[in-house]
Amino acid sequence: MGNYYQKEIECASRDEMIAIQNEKLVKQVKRVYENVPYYRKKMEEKGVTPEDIKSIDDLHKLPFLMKSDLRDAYPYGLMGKPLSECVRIQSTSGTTGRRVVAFYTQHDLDIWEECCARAIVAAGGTKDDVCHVSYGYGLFTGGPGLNGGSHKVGCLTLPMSSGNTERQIQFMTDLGSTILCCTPSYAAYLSESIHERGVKDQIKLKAGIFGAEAWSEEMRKSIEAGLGIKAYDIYGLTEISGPGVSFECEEQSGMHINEDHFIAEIIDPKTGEVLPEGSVGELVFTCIDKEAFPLLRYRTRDLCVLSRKPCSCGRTHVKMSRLMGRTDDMLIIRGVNVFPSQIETVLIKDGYPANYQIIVDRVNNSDTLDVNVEITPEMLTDTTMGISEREKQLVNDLKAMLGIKAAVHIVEPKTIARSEGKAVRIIDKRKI
Ligand code: DLL
Repeated sequence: MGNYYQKEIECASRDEMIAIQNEKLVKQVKRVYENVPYYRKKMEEKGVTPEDIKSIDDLHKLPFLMKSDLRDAYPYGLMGKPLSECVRIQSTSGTTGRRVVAFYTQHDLDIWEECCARAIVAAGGTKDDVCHVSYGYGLFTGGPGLNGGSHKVGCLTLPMSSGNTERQIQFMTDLGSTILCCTPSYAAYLSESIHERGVKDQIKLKAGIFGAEAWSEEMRKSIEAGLGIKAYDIYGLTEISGPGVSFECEEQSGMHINEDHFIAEIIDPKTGEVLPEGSVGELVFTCIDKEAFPLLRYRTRDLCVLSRKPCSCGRTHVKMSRLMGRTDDMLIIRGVNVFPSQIETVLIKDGYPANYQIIVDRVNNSDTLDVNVEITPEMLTDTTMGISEREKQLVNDLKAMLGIKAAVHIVEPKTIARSEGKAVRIIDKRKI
């Protein structure tokens, strides 16, 4: 078993990391220019040659790749290796347009699984752990990624996939799962189901590695309390490999980006200008050693902040904050920018579960915002506050957070559909 706390890399000095990145970037740009005609054309249009890229300081000269490029080049147009050298594809669900298909050589799979192994180790995982993987398996990267990482660490790996909550809990209790990997919304649902069955004391979980969708600090606290664990955020996207592009350590204050494989930049989503450390902007990744799908300057549409403040865990890799939304999930309601994460923060702060739905519509030429949220069984029996009072309180708290008024509807427990993968929380009828 390898040591997947790769101290010399994860704790390298800034100069050492820049040297690694410079060397890999120069080679990667040359490789992509020679092997990916689609990107070569983009470079030519911008008047950039591989010789212009001598170090990471020249990164900004390269053209961006966007989701629309992936669509234009679908399915093979961005490949950096012939199909005969590829061993795997993974894909997104394609809910926002044509699906993304990403290719991997064996080398790419090794990098990806190594990144996931680092994430598991950072969450306290060792070969003595039982790693319960409830992300979906198949085309979605969640299951295969964490499964590979768990193998590398040497954990006993339970490839549960998503769904069948009864069986999940049975295996969890029978086999003594210690690390749970799934979406935060499914973790919340599992926690609720475990409590309902009265089997909390038979659960040996100590940590959870949750990602693939936005979740708030309040939701973290509620999952941690419900399952009696430490909950770690993990981030990634199919285009760049999958989960493990970045992950949280014991400090739980942002995710270390695996900088020896992916260079991160933050740009102004409107102008494309690179922003200084500490600015909120769109995250852009350059893969510096992937072979089959070597995306350079890929615009993720995810909004966050990068920070190089020293971390108490000793890792020196740059940290990205929790995602603040996506450039494309920001709702503009009556001219005001609203992120679903802001709504979740209010709901959970006021004690509601993360079972909610945001419905946006347009009535008489004006946008409407409705928030449906489940009440908890405890709140139902609490006689000190009625439903209409509760709704009023939420309307006020949401107004304070968003700056606009939302209609709030408190609904019975278990009336909003649970998700086993990524939760669907926004219904924007204006687009239908
Ligand atoms: O969701 C990969 C993944 C699997 C990450 C398991 C973490 C755990 P995609 O299906 O391609 O890949 O979706 C990528 O999901 O651009 C973000 O908008 C969102 N996302 C991923 N991780 C997080 C996170 C996987 N920790 C898209 N917090 C990304 C918030 C996340 N959003």
